[in-house]
Amino acid sequence: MTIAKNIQQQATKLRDLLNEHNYYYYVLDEPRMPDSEYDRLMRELQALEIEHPELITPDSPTQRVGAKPLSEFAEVLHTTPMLSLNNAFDEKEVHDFDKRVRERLKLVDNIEYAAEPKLDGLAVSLRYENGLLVKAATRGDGSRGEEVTQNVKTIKAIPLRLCGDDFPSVLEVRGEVFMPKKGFEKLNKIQTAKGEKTFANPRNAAAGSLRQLDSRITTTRPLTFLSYAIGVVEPAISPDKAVLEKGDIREISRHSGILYRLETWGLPTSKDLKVVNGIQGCLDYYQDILTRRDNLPFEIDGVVYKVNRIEQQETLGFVSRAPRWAIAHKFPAQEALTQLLAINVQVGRTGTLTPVARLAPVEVGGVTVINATLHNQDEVDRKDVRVGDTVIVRRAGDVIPEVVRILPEKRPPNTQPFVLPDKCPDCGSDVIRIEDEAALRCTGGLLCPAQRKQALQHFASRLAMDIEGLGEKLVEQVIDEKLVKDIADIYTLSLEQWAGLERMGKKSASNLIKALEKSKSTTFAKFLYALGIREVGESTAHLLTQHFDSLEKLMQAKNHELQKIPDIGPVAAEHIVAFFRQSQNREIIQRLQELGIYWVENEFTTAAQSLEQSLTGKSFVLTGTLTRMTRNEAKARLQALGAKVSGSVSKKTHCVVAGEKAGSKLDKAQNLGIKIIDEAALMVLLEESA
Ligand code: D41
Repeated sequence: MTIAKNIQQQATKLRDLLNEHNYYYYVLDEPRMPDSEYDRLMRELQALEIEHPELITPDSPTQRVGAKPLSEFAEVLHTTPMLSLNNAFDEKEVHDFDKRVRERLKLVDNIEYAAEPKLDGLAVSLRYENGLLVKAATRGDGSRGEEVTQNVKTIKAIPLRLCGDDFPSVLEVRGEVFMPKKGFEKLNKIQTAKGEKTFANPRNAAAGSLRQLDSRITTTRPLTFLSYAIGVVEPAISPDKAVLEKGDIREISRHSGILYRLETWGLPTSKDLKVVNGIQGCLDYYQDILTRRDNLPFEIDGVVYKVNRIEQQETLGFVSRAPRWAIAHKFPAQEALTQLLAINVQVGRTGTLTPVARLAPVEVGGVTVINATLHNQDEVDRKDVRVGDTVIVRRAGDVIPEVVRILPEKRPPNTQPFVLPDKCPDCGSDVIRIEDEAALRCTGGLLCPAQRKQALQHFASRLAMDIEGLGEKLVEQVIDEKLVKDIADIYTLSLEQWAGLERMGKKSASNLIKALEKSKSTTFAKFLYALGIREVGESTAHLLTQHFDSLEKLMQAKNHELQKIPDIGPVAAEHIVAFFRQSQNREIIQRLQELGIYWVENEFTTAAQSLEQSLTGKSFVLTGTLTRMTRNEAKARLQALGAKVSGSVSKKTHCVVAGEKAGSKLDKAQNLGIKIIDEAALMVLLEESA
């Protein structure tokens, strides 16, 4: 063999390997190689290609960035137009859609629909010729778009060459380019650090990133892609030999079958696509996605229902550039315009000063909002928010509403920039800024009534000591009247003292005493959480109780011992050590125990028991084949119980579910000492947690 041939083979091998791992990562969502190894192979290929430029092929992963900046975008005519979607804003409009569909098809039976999330990015068309990505264009007005081939090539989720050997010689794939939430947040941080303009939302960030004349900028932006339709296809796609049974949703005569085929060629499709029965199936899907919306890694603004059978789609056709066979069911708006009436300063449990916007009441996504957080001084400055401004407020799920931006053109004359005070508005103590933190903090500690109130409220809350009836108003009174100085004092008040408070009678006072008594029997984890140690939320408290079988041992733990626990970083470790070092805190703990608070120590020793508690915030990884349910189903059920389900194992993973033939993820979990359960244990866990 000649040397040249040898080198060529080596380049081909590297390219294939890199493309293959790209597929595992982006299409299957199952990385099988560490990033560092991928980068190493990439550098090896780059080195080869620099030495032998004649070996470079257009589908080489090195060619994702390479072209010179453009002076303008070329226009692209879409041979088959990119249709738009009609919208439905409520259930009635969805029912009307279904009725129209059934009338036109002369069907009384339920229609088979494919339901998928509606991604909030921008639509593009990708043209593959003989398996090679040759052109990419934005949707534009549906007939003409802009050519963005170079930019699209920088998106690693988009294959430069299709896999397999049964793809049509011409294939146009339509889908959405978008930016996941995490990437968006990261990008805005980088923009801020560079003093550049931040993006208002992931959609704008995706559009701004794709429409760059210089693809070297696009390549730094965390864009990704999912396919949802096809355009021109020549010759027609032939049925998959592997899918023989009629009625299989992977059959090519169905929308779901087309997406399945795209996936076999290496194109990413939505993991949340579901084939449902009738319009009720669609509405159930809508509710399911709505509850999972905040846990999805990307923003969506609704769901899309499509008549699944292509034959029926063809009968239905389209009107004025929108198919009759599809509809977008939009979620309620998450943003609204209103007036900023005042800015108040709130002191949090740990003394953080938070500027809070008081707003003219406005409905956002079905809820009336009157307050919104402004986060901190940096954010106030960055957004230049002033009293009197017209602002856009945003409410996403359970998250506290926030002011996204102001409308400068609506600003009245004589407004003043807002500055946080340098003394605590509650106790007058000095306010300091901790290095590397955006937050300002009151130095009053538990001398500050605001901090005391919140500490007590947290102590009494449901997931902590669960003291029923001890609400905000009572907490305020006992602190303001100086009946209670620290959390332990709450157990020392007499029936008369309670009954003497505003809006309290003998009856409620006696109920409260009973609730206090009841709360004394608790668990180690709840007690730890109730103490309000910074960085120790519910799940961290659980973790700690799994590693320390008594409070005494935890109180003596050294920083480095704590950091050995997965998920506990240096910051949390330092807060824990500092908390138990303070004699004040140790005294309070001792008094609480003397007042009768107890728990059975070391009760969560087995894996199943400790996991049973609550899955909220716990991160799971599924690997291998499950036999009793699909992976998607397992994922959905875990998520419904509050767990996060991730594609790769890291130090942060709480538990790996290993099905049959589990591979590298299982090895990694074993190396990291992460809890591993099998499918049977997962079933038990799901049933017991539900
Ligand atoms: O996720 C989306 N944004 C999405 C957009 C989707 N899941 N499906 C879509 N399907 C279509 C048809 C039915 C016309 C093929 C779409 C869009 N269109 C679309 N996006 C922008 C304009 C139209």
